Amino acid sequence: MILTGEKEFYKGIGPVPFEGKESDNPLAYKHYNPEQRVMGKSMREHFKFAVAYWHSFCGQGGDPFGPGTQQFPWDQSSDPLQRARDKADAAFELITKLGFDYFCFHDVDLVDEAESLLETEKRLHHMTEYLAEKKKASGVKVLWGTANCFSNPVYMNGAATNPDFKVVARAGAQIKMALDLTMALEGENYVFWGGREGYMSLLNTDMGRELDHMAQMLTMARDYARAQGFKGTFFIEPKPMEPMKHQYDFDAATAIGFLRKYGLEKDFKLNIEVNHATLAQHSFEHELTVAANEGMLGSIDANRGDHQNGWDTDQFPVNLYEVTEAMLVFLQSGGLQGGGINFDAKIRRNSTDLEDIFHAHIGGADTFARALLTAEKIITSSEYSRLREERYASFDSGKGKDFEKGKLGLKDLAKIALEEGTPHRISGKQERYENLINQFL
Ligand code: XLS
Ligand code: NI
Ligand code: NI
Repeated sequence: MILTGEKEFYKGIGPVPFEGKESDNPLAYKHYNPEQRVMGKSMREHFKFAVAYWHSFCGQGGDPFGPGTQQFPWDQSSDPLQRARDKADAAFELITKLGFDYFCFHDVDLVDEAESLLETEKRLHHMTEYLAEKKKASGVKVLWGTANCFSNPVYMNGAATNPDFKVVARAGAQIKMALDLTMALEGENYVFWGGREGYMSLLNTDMGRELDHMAQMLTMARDYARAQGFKGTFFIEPKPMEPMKHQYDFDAATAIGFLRKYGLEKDFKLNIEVNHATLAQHSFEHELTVAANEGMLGSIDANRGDHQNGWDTDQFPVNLYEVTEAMLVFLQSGGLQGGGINFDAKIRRNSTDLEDIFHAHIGGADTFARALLTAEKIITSSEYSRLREERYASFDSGKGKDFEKGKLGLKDLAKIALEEGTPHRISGKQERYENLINQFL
């Protein structure tokens, strides 16, 4: 059901229909057919697509060289609460017209931050009631909430990892507030992205102590939320750098090691973002695989980077080859644990029409849908799975199996190697695998 507020913001745009790949209607899905079943689940259930509040309704296209270019009609009132309500109206209108079921937010995306934390909390309280009603009327849900502990200048030296305890306490207060807000809106998960949890210079930084503090904060947040009855999953969103020179949740492997060290691995999983993976010199599918191997593939922030430059450009996903490789991991690991696909992406600075945000999300959803269908075909009707299994067949019986079972020692290996002589070369067949994606697209 489409939910418009008093004013309709995206005038002239109705609900986005699925019209199939022959359609040339730019405001229709060509591949994302929510009810279509793929390997036992509908696309809607596989993806749980979410709109990111910050990019779609707050960010106005500003960059380090100039102010925002996008003028939002919901941003007109001089009263911050009225502005926030208009913004919420726009958000529910966009989400329901797209036919999505979810959104994600930071606390201060919902309403402008006030001078004091207390005043911000009052404003958020007001917005919680407003949003709860809109949720009820539309059926739209919260995939995850989070606290923005990186924009306010008070966090310039970090939040939970700040060397000043007063700032750490302030971050704790803000995280508590964001947790309360997420729970009040029945959020299914809660995210920690360590925006400024890292360092600009190691010369002035006690890294070990800061990491202990970060773990302490996560432990306190978990204990608080669980005591309030929160059943959802906490996600760490790894990113190697930006805004800090180095961020502690560098990549999936680093975050998993950290969670295990501090005994947080039962409550926390990972939220993998495409452009963060590439910033860490990994591929998206690499990060997904690392998380999936540990049973920690919780959620995805969908976007893409730019091959010519090295920052978090947060563009909408369009790369079918990249996303198909990701969907192979996704399907083979049984999908996401609790999370969904959040479009953590923004339209370009010179995309200034209100309808551009529709084109962006339609393109993103279609890219994931087409990639999912391609991955399904590769898995179910190509030689892909058999080829991969055969590559490891030498461990399925005999001495190879004994090795896997831990029945051999290094001396045994040496004896086997001497008996067997120099192994034959077995081709890795990379090009044959690579061609499968094009074949099934
Ligand atoms: C920034 C992050 C951020 C998180 C939420 O790079 O992607 O948007 O997803 O704080
Ligand atoms: Ni993100
Ligand atoms: Ni990001």
